[in-house]
Amino acid sequence: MRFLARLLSAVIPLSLMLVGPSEAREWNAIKQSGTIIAATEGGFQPFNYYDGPKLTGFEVDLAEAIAKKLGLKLEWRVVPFDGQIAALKQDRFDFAIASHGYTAERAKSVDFANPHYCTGGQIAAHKDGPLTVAALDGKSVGVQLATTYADAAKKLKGLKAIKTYKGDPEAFAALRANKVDAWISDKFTVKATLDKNPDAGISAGEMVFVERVSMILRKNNKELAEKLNGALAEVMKDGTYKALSEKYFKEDISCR
Ligand code: LYS
Repeated sequence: MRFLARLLSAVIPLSLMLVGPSEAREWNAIKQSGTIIAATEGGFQPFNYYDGPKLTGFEVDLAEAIAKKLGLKLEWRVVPFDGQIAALKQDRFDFAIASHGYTAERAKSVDFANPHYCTGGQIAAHKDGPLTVAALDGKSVGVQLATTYADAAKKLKGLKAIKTYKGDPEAFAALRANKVDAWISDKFTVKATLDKNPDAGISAGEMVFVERVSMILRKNNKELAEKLNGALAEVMKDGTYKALSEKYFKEDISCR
């Protein structure tokens, strides 16, 4: 009996630690704590990425501005993109700002805030490679796992293969190394990547689809959704959004 009690007292706290604390909280709990917890990927330039040890990017700065409007400190969780929706459903953070495009499939399990930018998926390939949808016939495409680029690739007819990668840096590296004929990613990420790698001999090609990108949060967390949308509207109105957009893209990328 005593052995069993000792065993249980050793095992229970350990299992609680493994599960981790519940952190997708109601607005009142967030406000009381003074800190909001946001997740991002940290591998998607120029939206959320590392500059040396520093997490930065348009979405990182935008979330900081939103938290400031809400009078809260912001704490980051860096989570792989393909695990974020599951982690949100497990209450590991309050919201994610990681370039989630709206899809009906995702909307079954999480809520979307109002869009913070509009964009689209674009083909990139070697200069003499398949730069249009038509030219992709019989070719292989590299995409990041669990993204709308992967969804778009699945809809293309006649592809030889779709190869999935953990992140866009890996998909781009595969294209550079000729492991795939083309890469589909966000048009701004393609531009930032090509600007940083001018000698790679890779060009941006045709757009494949367009999408609206939003923060995601736990389903039916209504007051938090209102607060995030309200703060986003405020930073859009007071010029903060425009300044950040100009800084990273030299244009205003809001949905208009
Ligand atoms: N916008 C794409 C999507 O919604 C990609 C987001 C993040 C990619 N690192 O799936």
